[in-house]
Amino acid sequence: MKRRAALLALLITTAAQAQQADGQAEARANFNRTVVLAADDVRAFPKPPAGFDDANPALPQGQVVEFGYDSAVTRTQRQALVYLPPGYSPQRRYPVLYLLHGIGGNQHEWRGYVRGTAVLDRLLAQGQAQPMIVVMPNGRARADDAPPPAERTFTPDHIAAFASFEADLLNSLIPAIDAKYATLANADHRAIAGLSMGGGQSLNFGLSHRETFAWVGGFSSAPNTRPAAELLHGKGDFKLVYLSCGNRDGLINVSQSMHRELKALGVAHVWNVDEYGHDRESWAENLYHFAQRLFR
Ligand code: FER
Repeated sequence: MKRRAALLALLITTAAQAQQADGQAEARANFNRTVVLAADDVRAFPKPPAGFDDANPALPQGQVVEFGYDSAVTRTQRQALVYLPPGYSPQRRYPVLYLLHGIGGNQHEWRGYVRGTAVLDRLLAQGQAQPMIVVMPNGRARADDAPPPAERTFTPDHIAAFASFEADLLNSLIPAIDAKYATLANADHRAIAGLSMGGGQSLNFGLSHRETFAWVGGFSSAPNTRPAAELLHGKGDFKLVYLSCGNRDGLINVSQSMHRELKALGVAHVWNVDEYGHDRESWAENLYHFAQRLFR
């Protein structure tokens, strides 16, 4: 009997440790945090017009192409999606937005789930955004970069792969894009933005690399977001820093902290708090607002 009890105790600790190690419990706790709103946690922009994120086949469509590149981080060929604006011509040169997905997604998430390319097609058709190339990478820089099964999503190695993407992006993807497409290959014409895990990546990589990105956006950024003081070297004269989150999103404390840190450091930024949770509606709407302000 004693031996059985000891075995049971051992099994229980192992299960508890496994739960800790797989990150699920911590992520659940983060999503379930109580939202505490401050007076300035309000909308910066009105809601977009109805249908702003619906595909409209009557309008010119940007062309979305698969782009393969050799990654010096993973030593594999990796895939990204590239949106070329309607009328794209190699005779002209375009600014570039790098648009990053969330923890369960891949390079298709912005186009498919969020309908981000439909948002861009409409903005461009109405002359409300500058023609731009949009690169949608897979931000999970590991040899097997497929989204893991749900119960493996928050494991330390998958989370680490989102940090490893920094070197993949800077040293492999950006040079490959600039070599293949008619880009304006400088910081003033390069933006980075993303949702959730991709929002954290965008803030981490963008705010610490002003020499590469002048335009930075984090939508519903995840707890991978690092403190502003660690990221910014000096005040950072960005063209645009844009933060958004829903006021029903348990992760909003991450964006609130970044907003307050930037304010304390004197870094001008947009802070848009809408009424959503951790939802695609918030991401589509914030892409709509962000894209209109890019490259002006
Ligand atoms: C976490 C909760 C959520 C976390 C990441 C996320 C790194 C990411 C969510 C998403 O990308 O949608 O604790 O830890």
